[in-house]
Amino acid sequence: MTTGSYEAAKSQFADWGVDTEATLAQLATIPISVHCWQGDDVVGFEKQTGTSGGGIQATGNHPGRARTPDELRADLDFAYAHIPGTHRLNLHACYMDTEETPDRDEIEYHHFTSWVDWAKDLGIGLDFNPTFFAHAKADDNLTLSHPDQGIRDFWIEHGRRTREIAARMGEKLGSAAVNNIWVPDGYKDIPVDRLKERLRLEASLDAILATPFDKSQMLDAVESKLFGIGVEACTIGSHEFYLGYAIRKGTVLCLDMGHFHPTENVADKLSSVSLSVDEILLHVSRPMRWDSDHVILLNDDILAMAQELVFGDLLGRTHIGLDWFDATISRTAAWVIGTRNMQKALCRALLMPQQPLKAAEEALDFTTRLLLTEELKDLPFSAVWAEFCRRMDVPVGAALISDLNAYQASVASRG
Ligand code: RNT
Ligand code: ZN
Repeated sequence: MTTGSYEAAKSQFADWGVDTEATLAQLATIPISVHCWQGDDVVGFEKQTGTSGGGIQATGNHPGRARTPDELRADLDFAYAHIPGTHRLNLHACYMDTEETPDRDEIEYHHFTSWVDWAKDLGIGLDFNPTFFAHAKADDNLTLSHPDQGIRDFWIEHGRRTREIAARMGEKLGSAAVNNIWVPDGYKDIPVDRLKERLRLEASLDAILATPFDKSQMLDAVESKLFGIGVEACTIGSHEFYLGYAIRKGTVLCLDMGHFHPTENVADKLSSVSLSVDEILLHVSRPMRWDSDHVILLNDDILAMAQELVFGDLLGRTHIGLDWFDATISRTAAWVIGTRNMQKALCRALLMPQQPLKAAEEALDFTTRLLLTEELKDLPFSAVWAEFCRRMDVPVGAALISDLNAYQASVASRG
């Protein structure tokens, strides 16, 4: 039984020519790839390594960090049960689940089968990432572009293996796994031969990507960055580097919202890059002064991102992934709040009457365009979102808060 407020909202949107039932149906088909690393502060489950490094850092010491794959899966089960719809898990290679101690160049599919079994039971897809940080061979903040051939070869082998593992995950789950390459490579201070480094990164990527895979099983993505802590002067894998690389090699291009200058509008990039690459991967995030990876809010940046995806008809070729890690609040709440915000932004974008907005713009009637964008902010989006949650059997408001608090209390005693 629908609620009165939903029925009222439905008719209000209908007045604008918007079908809320179509919105609800479409929203249910948009998977978000939830990042495993929010659950444990990007530590992972290798037996021999320590902190993340590579210029990325989770800050905070809130109780409840998942210490084992079972704890992380339990936390994810809880999070998914509070996020409407069916989603995906974005797994990093350092989250292997095994009693063995393979080095990064020795990882195999069987080190990840528990994740695949779990995903199959839940009915979700997996995405994957090689882990080029938190390792002795990455301590110089150079991996695929390292001057030492032996170090490059080590990381090339790691990258190759992740593609094989991702392809098997995709095959087993019947849904292509996006395997996203991000390397921390860069310099704290000003280099004198940027080209040499970039040539080495390109050659290493070519070696990793040499074997073709069926796109129904695995998709290669590459992720650029502007700078990281300790890598202030130069990032080898810059935006221009990877934009060109993705176009020339036909890979997916990953745009992380924290990987640009703080005043750049990352949403504005979607339409442009969509002309040159077939598919886009997003790392939706919230940088604050730097790539700080705060939990995303339902703010203008996220709304703009969702609106570009919807108005530009890009949902069919964009993989929506998330990338933040806040250790100062409940980690499960951080997943639930942020993922729901991405969905809320998509819900709002889908509910926007595109026709009158686009018509005003085409007619150069910028007054009407502005009037519309501002008047439309008063539409009852929240009633449609609440209806979506009701149909998907997940709580909103006070019930959501009480579930999140109860779960956090249940994990707070973890050491
Ligand atoms: C780092 C990149 C990268 C990582 C994850 C853990 O700046 O954003 O995507 O956050 O691989
Ligand atoms: Zn990222």
